[in-house]
Order: sequence, then structure tokens, then C-alpha cells
Amino acid sequence: MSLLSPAEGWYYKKVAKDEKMWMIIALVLCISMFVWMIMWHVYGKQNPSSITYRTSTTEFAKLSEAYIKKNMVGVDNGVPVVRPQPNTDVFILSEMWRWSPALILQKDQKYKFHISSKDLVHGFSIQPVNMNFQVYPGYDYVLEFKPTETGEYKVICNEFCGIGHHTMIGRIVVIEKEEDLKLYGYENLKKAPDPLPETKAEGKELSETDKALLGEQVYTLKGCAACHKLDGTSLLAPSWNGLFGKEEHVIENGKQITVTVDEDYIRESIKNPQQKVTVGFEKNPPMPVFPLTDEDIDHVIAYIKSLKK
Ligand code: HEC
Ligand SMILES: [Cu+2]
Repeated sequence: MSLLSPAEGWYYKKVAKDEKMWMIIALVLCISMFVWMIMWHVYGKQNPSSITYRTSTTEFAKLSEAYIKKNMVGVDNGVPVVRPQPNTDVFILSEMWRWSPALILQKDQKYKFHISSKDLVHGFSIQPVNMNFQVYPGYDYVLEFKPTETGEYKVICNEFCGIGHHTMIGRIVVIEKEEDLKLYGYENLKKAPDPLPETKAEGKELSETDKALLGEQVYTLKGCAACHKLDGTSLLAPSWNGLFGKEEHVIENGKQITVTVDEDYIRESIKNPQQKVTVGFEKNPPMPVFPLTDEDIDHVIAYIKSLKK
């Protein structure tokens, strides 16, 4: 009910000319926007309609590890490099804080990406082309992908995911001919070390070098490389070069003590990361517990030993 009632019979009055004009303009606008909506759907090059499967973080991580082990052609800064065959399934895992693997794709060929997350929500954003997809853990996002231009593309994370968020930069290079690999430093990709060196099959002891090679695989495949660098930079976690034998200041039960990094210390740091927390990293998100076997850990130790300053 209004305060003042309008004059009797007001609605019999003719609509004024300018009011009519506005009504027509509004109607035309509505109709053209409606038509545009349909056209946009058909011609607007929208994001592909999404195919999504349910998965679990452990299942997808296993899948991606098996995929990388089988297909990797080298390592780029601790990240495995895969050069998938056209028309095959490609598994891309996001985790704190990296995209793995790095990819070499052929121009104008089709690939089927499967993207998922090992921990929390990340955003798969290909730059500079500005394609964006949200990646939730527990889902396998399927994306038909056909690069139409050569060049280097960065995959950045566009969902804030903690202190390492800004370091989470993946790499996709699109090539046309073999020579293009040179542009990206990929011309001498070495084959990944065999997962099981010959000696093992013959029941002989693995040499320290073999163990270190296997340890390097753990480092790249299990994602230690996402936080631990080898170039001395310690932004997210202690750098691994020169780590073995070093004096490390750690906090145990709230007290600061000094330990020498030896095999036992490394073993404990992996199995029970919160027991002794390295000074300088106590405010970082804690190191996750990885399901590594005792053998894996021995190999990691051999690898860390092999990393001199
Ligand atoms: C999400 C980041 C992250 C990942 C991934 C990660 N770590 Fe760590 N790691 C840390 C942080 C932070 C510390 C230091 C705090 C502490 O001592 O717990 C650490 C400490 C360590 C240390 C002790 C080093 C020192 O100087 O005290 C070892 C050994 C280690 N990590 C091994 C591993 C291995 C092996 C993997 C892979 C299987 C791995 N880490 C993956 C974050 C990570
Ligand atoms: Cu992220």
C-alpha cells in the first residue's frame, strides 16, 4: 500500500511518446542480447564442455607417476619432461608447488589432458593465452588440447595455495620441427635412468651411483623437487646440495639444538618431519609425510650424498 493513492483511472491514460520509445529500446536490447547469448554459445569459442571423472588423490598420483616413469625423456630443474605421442592421454599433476611433468607438444596435433591435484585447489592457467581451469583434488579433468602456435607457454597457478604459490610455474613447449627443441634447451634430453638398473635384477648390490640415480628419480617423481632445490636457494625448504655432513640448526621439543646431517637425520626428517624442524622453516607449512619405502629413502640418502656444494 502506498502513502498516497494514485488518481482514479490513471492506467487509462495513454503512455507518453518518450516513454514508449524507451520501452521499445529496452525490448530491442533484450531480444538482441538473447540472440547474442545463443550465438556466443555456438560461435564464441567457449571453454570446452568439461568431462570430469571422480578419482582420488592417491589414485591419480599413482597414475601420474606411472605415466611419467614410462614416458619421461629428461628432467628440467627437477621436473620430469614428457614428450607425449599425439592422440594419447597425458597426465598432469598439480601439487604444492609444481606442475608435473613439463611437456613437449607438436603443433597442430591433438592431446587429451587429464589434470588433477594431489593436495588442494589449484588453477591451471596457460599463459600468455589466458586459458583457465580450476583443478580440485579428487577429480580428473579431461581437456582436449590442440596447440595451434609454436612457442613456450607457462602454466601458472591462479588459485592461491600457500607460500610457494608464486613459484608454481609449469612449462609447455610447442614445436614444429626437431630443431625447435634447441630453443628451449631440450636438444640433448637424456633418457631417464632405468627404474631398475641391471645389477638389481642379477641380485647384486647396487653401486652408490645406481642408488643416487634412483634417489634422483624419487626426487623428481615424488615431488621433493617442488620444495627442495639443488641450486642453494632455500625459499620453501632446505636446499639439498651440500646438505650431507652439514651442521643444521633444528628445533626439537621447542629447544634449538645443532645436529650434523647424516643418514639417520635424513631418515628421521623424511619419516617424521615434525620431530626436528630446521630453523628458518618453522613458520613454513610443514613438510608432508610421503609414503616412501625404506629402499626409496636409502636411495634419497645416496642422492643427497652425491650432491656436493
Ligand atoms: C611442500 C614442501 C616440501 C616437499 C614437497 C618436500 N619437503 Fe622436505 N622439507 C620441507 C620443509 C619446509 C623442511 C624443513 C622443515 C623440517 O625440517 O621439517 C623439509 C626438510 C627436509 C629434510 C631435512 C633437511 C634439513 O636441512 O634439515 C629432508 C631430508 C627432506 N625434507 C626430505 C624430503 C624428501 C625426500 C622429499 C620428497 C619425497 C621432500 N622432502 C619433499 C618441505 C618439503
Ligand atoms: Cu597452486
